[in-house]
Amino acid sequence: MSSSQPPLKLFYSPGACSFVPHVALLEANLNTELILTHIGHMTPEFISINPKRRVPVLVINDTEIITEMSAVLTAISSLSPETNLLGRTTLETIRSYEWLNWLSTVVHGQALGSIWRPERYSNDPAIYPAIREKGLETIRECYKIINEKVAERGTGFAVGGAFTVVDAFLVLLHCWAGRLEIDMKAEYSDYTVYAKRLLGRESVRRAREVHVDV
Ligand SMILES: N[C@@H](CCC(=O)N[C@@H](CS)C(=O)NCC(=O)O)C(=O)O
Repeated sequence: MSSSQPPLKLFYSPGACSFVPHVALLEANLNTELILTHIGHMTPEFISINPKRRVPVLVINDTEIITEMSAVLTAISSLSPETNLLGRTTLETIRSYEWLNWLSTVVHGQALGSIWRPERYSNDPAIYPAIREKGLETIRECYKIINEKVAERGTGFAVGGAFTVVDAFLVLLHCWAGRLEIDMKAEYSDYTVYAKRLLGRESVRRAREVHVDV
């Protein structure tokens, strides 16, 4: 643990994407207070901290409130530059952001949002099944791309030859497939081998103990 680190709080929810910064904090060995927040039962205190009503939220020094996955992960990475959580070179950092933007917006927001939160896309419940169906089609396309990229890289990591926060996000997305009844092993075997290996990593194991539904 860094003795000079500022006080940190991570608002998290079991099974949620806050798993990703939690893994990053563990990788960086940053001492963090974890604050449980229940999706669907967010407290007025939490909503005042993040009116967008989403986890993750990272609070630094009790003053800086950081929301949005890429920003939260950048903050964690900058608190532990020696851990290289966004890559070792400028190009690797660029690749990390290329991944993070796509994972946050298309894969998480659009594809999974359509499946699990169709009400975000229409006020008409009659078309929710169609929105979900399209989301499932999109997530399969995304898993195919991830599978190909992971196979092409062949290092066991998404960026360069070492662990980055992108790996934490990709492990989460592989775990979430269990809720979609997609046979990941049969359909996306390279992604599955990659994810299973990362599941044995200490930070991932420890974060899963807290984010129990991941
Ligand atoms: N754009 C946000 C999205 C975060 C997000 O969707 N978080 C989910 C958990 S995985 C959430 O808090 N959902 C609350 C809800 O849907 O009510 C980010 O990238 O951080």
